[in-house]
Amino acid sequence: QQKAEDVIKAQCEKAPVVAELWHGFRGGAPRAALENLAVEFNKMNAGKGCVRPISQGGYRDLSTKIKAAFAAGNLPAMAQAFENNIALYLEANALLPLDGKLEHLSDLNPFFVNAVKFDGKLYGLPFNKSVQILYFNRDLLSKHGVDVPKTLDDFIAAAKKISEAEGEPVYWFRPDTSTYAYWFFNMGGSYLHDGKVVVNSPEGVKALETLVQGVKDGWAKPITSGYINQNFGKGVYGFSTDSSAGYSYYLRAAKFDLGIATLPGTAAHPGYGLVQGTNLIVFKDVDTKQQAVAFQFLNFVSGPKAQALFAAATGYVPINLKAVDEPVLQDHLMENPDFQVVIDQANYAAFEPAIPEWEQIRFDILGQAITEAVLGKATPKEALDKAQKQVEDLLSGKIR
Ligand code: FGO
Repeated sequence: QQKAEDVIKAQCEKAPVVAELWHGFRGGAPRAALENLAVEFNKMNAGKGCVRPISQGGYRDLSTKIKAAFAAGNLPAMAQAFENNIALYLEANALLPLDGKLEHLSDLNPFFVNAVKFDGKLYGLPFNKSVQILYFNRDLLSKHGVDVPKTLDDFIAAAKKISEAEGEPVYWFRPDTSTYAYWFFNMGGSYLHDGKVVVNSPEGVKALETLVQGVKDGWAKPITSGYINQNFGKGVYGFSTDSSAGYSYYLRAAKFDLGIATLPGTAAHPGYGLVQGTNLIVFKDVDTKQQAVAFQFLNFVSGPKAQALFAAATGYVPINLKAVDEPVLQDHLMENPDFQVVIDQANYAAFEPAIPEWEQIRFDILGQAITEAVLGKATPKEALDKAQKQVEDLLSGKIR
């Protein structure tokens, strides 16, 4: 069987119009599922135009390359973008509004659609949107007679109990802004206070202290290199709070019975998970023929069938609310009832701020502070106070 990438190359060589789609998938199921959608679209659209997905590395490489393309004038027709990336690209007036162009709009999950509206206009198609979920080692929980935790307190107690018995920490986490967001949101934190970005709120300090204390108390293990699924086998894994888009990777890497559940929250409802993954955007400054192909592609990938296939293959949330009625997703749910968790968790999810500077803040400022505190180089309060100062300097234009 030919590689999807080669099939696409051949399809595009014959096409009168080629619309590039720059993305941040390095490989695995997400990239394969995207390429499969492009192959299908290009077949349907043969003789008219084709879409060529091009991997730009990871998500941050992607936004770096897009910013460079603004200057170089070689933008693709389409790209993936986080909500904050959209806010940044809008400062350069680089995006085409999608209002009136999306035929499935009324079937799309409004929670994700609202997040790509800026000044009342729609600038993205939610495409590969994920939510954090609880991953766990079912074998290990059974061994210790521990139930899947429902509340934050249950969660910490379960992690402590199993870690003590095993003699090593079983809650694995990447000391980054994504993991931190889970604890922060569920301790009542929010980043925006009267329009001001606040990263050193009492809830923020408490969330970071919980992780730091978890490491000291021996129930939480920072994973400082690679994804959690890439570290399986290096110690006893019990739990993680991670993107649903990791599901295919986790399943493939786990040598144990992998379970997923909605996040621990309160007795009344699941915890809130961070929304990640991206939207598809269309650039303004490209050939209108390419833009026309791009709009057709957006309509193809947001249809119920395409969303059902994409979600089942990856663990991304089906964005089209009718996807669950599709036979592919029905069959997938019969074979793997756990997938319902992803759909349920999408009702308990929260975004980071969609401000142009957020990507820089989440990685270079807040992410740094979280790593420093977890590695014991600063106390949580010191690290977050320093981060707050950096955020203020950045937003007031003192640093870039
Ligand atoms: C990733 C990143 C952002 C922003 C969040 C932002 C930029 C986070 C987090 C930093 O599509 P998601 O849910 O999941 C990714 C998907 C495709 O690569 O699969 C996940 N994956 C991949 C390989 C693997 O072995 N295991 C695995 O789980 C992968 O995480 O996006 C989540 C991870 C991060 O990239 O380190 O979104 N993120 N907000 N990135 N640039 N800007 O504002």
